[in-house]
Amino acid sequence: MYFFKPLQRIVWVFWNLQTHCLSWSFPVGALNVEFSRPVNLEEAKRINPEVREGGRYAPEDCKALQKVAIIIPFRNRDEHLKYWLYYLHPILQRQQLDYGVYVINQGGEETFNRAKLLNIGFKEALKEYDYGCFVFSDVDLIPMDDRNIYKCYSQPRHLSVSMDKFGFRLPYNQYFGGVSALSKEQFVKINGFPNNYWGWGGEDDDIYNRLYFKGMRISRPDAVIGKCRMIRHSRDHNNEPNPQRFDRIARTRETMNSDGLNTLSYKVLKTEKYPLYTKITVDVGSPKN
Ligand SMILES: [Mn+2]
Repeated sequence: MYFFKPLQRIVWVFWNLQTHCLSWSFPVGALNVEFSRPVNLEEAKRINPEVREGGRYAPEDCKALQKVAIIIPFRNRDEHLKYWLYYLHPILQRQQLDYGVYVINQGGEETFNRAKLLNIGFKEALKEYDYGCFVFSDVDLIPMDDRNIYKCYSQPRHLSVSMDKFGFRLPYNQYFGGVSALSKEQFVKINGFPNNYWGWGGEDDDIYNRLYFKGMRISRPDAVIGKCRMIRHSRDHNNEPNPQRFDRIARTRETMNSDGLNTLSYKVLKTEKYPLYTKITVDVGSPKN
């Protein structure tokens, strides 16, 4: 890049001006993430005046490289969501993404179904805007370095590679939980995520298997840039470990074509537009139907 001939250099600069964002706000690197200091939504709103209703943002003076929908599976975690919004909005703006934040809230008292909520988020976000990239994030995970770009790559991206909870390393090589990013094409190629993992655990391994069986490999940031912090919490009510998970993970290859985006059914109960996010409350059904 530094040895470009003059003409090539001019072409390169011109191309950048046309397609990239040139602004004074660049990722800064390591960040302070601290959960002992309480945050509130009013403050988060005040420090993010450029975020539009529903949690939408696009850089003003240029065209962002990617349109990213951030999908957060959710139930009764308002305290964690506050931290997420407070920390993530400034980061995502520095990363110059054209993005929207979608909190997919599971209504009712049925056992939690994380992967199905993510499928629903994919579908609902696409009804609003022409997103090409989907970042699936747990509500309690905050990146500690803003060079960990919340965008899509030529291979599915795992972003939460270095969690404090696991001593800042991967718990195992195939781990794909926490925060991940798939392009629209990558997501469709694997028929989305499984709909039948009720309760805690296993759905992230099923997703990994789907990607693997379709010939894709996981892309990751390094262990420094990939550092992130999880808000400590006790196990949620109605999200007990799923006893069927080991059995299901072993059969992904047979089930992935008949369970996923092509069999997704749900009902939207309510859509709420808040200043920093869109909240979609859904009925995901139950394990019996
Ligand atoms: Mn957690």
